Amino acid sequence: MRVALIYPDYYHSGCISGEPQGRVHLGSGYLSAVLKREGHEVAFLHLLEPTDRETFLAWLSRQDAGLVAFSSTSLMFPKVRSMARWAKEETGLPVVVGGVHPTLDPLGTLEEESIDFVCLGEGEAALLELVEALEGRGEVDAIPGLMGRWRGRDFANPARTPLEDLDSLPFPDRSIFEMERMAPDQRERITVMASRGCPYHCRYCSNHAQRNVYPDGSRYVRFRSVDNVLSEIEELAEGAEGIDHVRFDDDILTLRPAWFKEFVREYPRRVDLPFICNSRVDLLDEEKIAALKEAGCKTICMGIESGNPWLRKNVLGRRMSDERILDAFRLCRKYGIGTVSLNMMGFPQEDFSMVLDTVKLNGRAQPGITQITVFYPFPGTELYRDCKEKGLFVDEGTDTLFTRRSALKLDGISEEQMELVSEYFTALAWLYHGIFTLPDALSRPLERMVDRALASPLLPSSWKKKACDRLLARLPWEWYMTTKY
Ligand code: B12
Ligand code: SF4
Repeated sequence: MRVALIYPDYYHSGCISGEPQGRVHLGSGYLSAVLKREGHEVAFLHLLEPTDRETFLAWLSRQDAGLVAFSSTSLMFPKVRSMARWAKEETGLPVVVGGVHPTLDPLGTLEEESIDFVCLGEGEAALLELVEALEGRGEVDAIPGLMGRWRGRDFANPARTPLEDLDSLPFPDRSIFEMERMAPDQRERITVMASRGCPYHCRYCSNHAQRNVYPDGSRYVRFRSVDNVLSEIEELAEGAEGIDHVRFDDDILTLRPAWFKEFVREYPRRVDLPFICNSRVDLLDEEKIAALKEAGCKTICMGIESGNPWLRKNVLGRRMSDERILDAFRLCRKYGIGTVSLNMMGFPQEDFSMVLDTVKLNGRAQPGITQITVFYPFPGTELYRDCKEKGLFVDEGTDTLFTRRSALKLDGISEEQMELVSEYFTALAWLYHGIFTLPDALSRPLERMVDRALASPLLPSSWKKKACDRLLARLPWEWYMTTKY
């Protein structure tokens, strides 16, 4: 069978960095590889900008597909819903949706009547079995991990146990990605994942919710063998032009000590490219950072998320001290590893002074790149439940992430404050950094003065922006975009 696999990979509000959008999505790559290995065909629509009904249906009608399959995160779902409707109305083909969103909100996804099936969790086996059952080899409504409607009846099968041996999967199919149409950094990198899952319980992150979907959540976190990962990179690096680094998309590459030890030993023996990875500050000590540097790590992305210790612990569920955070960034600097800090604002119970705590902690940590987005509660997470219970939603279901607006009713932060911090986050972090280098007697009153000026509703927003523009113009180059990620 030929499967039309669709992945909407753009944001309403433009790209994170203003570059063309579109990135390698390994989830689609794995699904395609497994289907092709079993002799099926895949027509991949990697949407890098909005489409309309006519264009979408013209593409679909050319594919001669037997199944329309969408991959969806929560922010993508409104786009997927529209396309699913168009596909159903026009072709009547069966429609399946997989990915994080249907995994966490299967019933909400199935409320859209044009969607016949949703896949819970990992989709390689379920999608293959669905294709085969639609061809008459198997029962659609008996497929583990699939829910939906079949021959007029609703059915719901629990998620299947996560695949234990990730090495048994083929390498992701990269032939489906048109690199020349995608974000420029994609042409310079090899994107890989060595693991699946994360054992932590940050209350805003979908990992705890995804883990709970599986019958045995204890098997949720898995690593491929180091040899399998490096073989994939070697295969991709051989003869490739213009590639200058490897990007590990894993949630935490440094999670498992024994795996990590083997990885940092073998990587430089087999791969001659620097790499970028994600980690947690509390999983990085001096020994690990030194080993990462030695292995070729050039950048580490780490979540600070909030600079307010109370909010971080009680609302976000992240048990790590300011000192631990600062230490990780300091050690990366010491060993010459670039850093990216990931931050959010607009949490329930957060006020503007807490937002400023995030700015200040970034000022102290001095990351190579700072990123801040407005918090969006994803279905299935504990923070989503909190927001629902407290009636905080005003704008559920929209792509608010890079628009600097919030989906929530926030009493402690105004829209103007959110916009100011989003726009000038790095410049403000640099300002506080400068203040903190002064002697205490000067630094304390100056800090309070800046806090008050930024928070004051009496000072017009245009003045604050003008002052921040001046700051931005003086920002030393090493405070922005000196790190690639
Ligand atoms: C790489 C990545 C990105 C890249 C995007 C690359 C791209 N082209 O999409 C970048 C950096 C741009 C990015 C941005 C963001 N991301 Co992101 N990202 C990821 C990451 C790390 C890897 C994705 C991946 O390839 N996974 C590996 C594959 C194997 O898993 P998978 O994609 O889920 O696919 C499997 C199953 O879901 C299922 N499946 C998927 N599709 C389909 C389709 C069918 C038909 C079937 C049957 C099955 C199926 O089968 C697949 C194979 O097993 C994930 C975390 C993660 N570990 O997955 C977060 C993740 C997807 N991102 C997330 C978030 C929150 C964001 C941001 C909002 C972050 C921010 N604050 O800026 C933005 C906006 C994204 C958006 N528009 O939705 C969340 C999404 C939560 C949610 N409920 O939607 C995740 C899950 C992280 C997390 N733990 O919370 N991200
Ligand atoms: S450590 Fe990162 S990936 Fe893991 S649960 Fe927390 S936010 Fe999610």
